[in-house]
Amino acid sequence: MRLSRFFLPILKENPKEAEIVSHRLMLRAGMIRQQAAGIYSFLPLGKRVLDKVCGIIREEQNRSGAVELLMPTIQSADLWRESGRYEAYGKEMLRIEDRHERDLLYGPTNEEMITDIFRSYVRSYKDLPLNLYHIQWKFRDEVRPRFGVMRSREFLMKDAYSFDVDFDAAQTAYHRMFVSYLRTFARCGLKAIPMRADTGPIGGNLSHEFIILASTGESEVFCHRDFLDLAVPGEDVDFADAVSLASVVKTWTTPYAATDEMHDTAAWEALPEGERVAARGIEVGHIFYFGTKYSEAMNAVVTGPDGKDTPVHMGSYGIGPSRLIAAIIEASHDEAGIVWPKSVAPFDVGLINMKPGDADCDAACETIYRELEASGIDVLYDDQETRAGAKFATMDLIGLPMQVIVGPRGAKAGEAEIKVRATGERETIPLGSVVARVSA
Ligand code: 5CA
Repeated sequence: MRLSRFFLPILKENPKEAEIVSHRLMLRAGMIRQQAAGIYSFLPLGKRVLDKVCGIIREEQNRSGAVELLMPTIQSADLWRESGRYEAYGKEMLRIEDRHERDLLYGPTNEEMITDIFRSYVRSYKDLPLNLYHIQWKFRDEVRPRFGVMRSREFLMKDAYSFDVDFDAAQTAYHRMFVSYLRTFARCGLKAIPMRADTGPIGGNLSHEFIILASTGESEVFCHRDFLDLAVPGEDVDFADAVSLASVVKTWTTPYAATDEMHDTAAWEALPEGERVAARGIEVGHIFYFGTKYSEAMNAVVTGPDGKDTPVHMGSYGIGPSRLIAAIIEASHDEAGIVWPKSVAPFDVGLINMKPGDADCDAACETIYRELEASGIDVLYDDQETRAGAKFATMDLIGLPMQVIVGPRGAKAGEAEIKVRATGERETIPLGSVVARVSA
């Protein structure tokens, strides 16, 4: 992509409304634009990161055996009347009336709709386990939307819903998602800590939040230092092996970890002081087991092995990809801007032509640009006639993992400079080695 053809509305000034660094950097880097309180457009740079994050989520959901579908954003109030949540959900729900005076709502979550889909098609325990997920916009009329896409009113959510014949099978489904979440957040370059959590309006009694430690986090959290060094399962993890899944979950739930709502002061104070981490945290994922809460209310039953009908056991599992982007920035930035982990970077590399119009610079950059694209590397080519300082500042701000800098003197001598964004390391290499160096 040539910068001259891209749409990257960089802000020079710090936006006054942004209270935390991720919000400030997302606005400055031209990733998002607020359209109304807590409602954002994702501009091209932001959209690229969102796609990368959703790609990782999707791969890990699919690996765990979950199956993707897509439900609508608008739901019928009748479904929510069946579960009793239409009234209970309160003011966070955006209620809508259509031209026929039918009550609709903009979905804040999808337990009711997925239960309706399930009950319409599945009859037997033989069709279980089943886990269906989608990645779809949600709306919650938060009292205080703030921090940009971190706590917005309209936000993207990956929500998965599991269906099982009994508690044991449902617990394995919960473990599958638990392990899948560990892998998903690690692949996004984050250390996420599962913490026992409150279930709120979703219901049920088993729940974990996945928390990223960050000083700007909204919740107060408490955990054992051991979490900082626990190994995340590799891609060879066997999602069909209930015993090994349970053992991973045990490892990740044995040390103390709780959000402030679930905090047990006595257990916490029993830990040696040097092993306690009291911090603030960002909730990037939340998983729930709520048994038959919805299936009983909505008559979602399967015939069990004994030939009798039994309400299906369910869980739901959420990740907020839009919030996740903000959390990644909170965890990975410096004074100059964002420092993207490679896996979610909007482009792999930035190519800077220091002097467009200079024959040597143009020739060298065009060749590198072509070759990088041909080898499947996503490159943002700054071909614009702007000051050197502005070029560097923009590249640092948008945080691509690597920069290739071509100036007139270097181009004449057949050389380019490589800069690694995270470390600031620089090296000069022959033009002919750039593609190999960038792909390494
Ligand atoms: N139905 C369940 C699980 S699918 C559910 O709705 N869970 S939730 O309420 O915890 O939301 C799931 C995830 O969505 C959260 O962990 C968070 O990452 C994201 N999320 C929730 N509210 C917001 C918000 N206002 N802005 C951005 N992301 C949000």
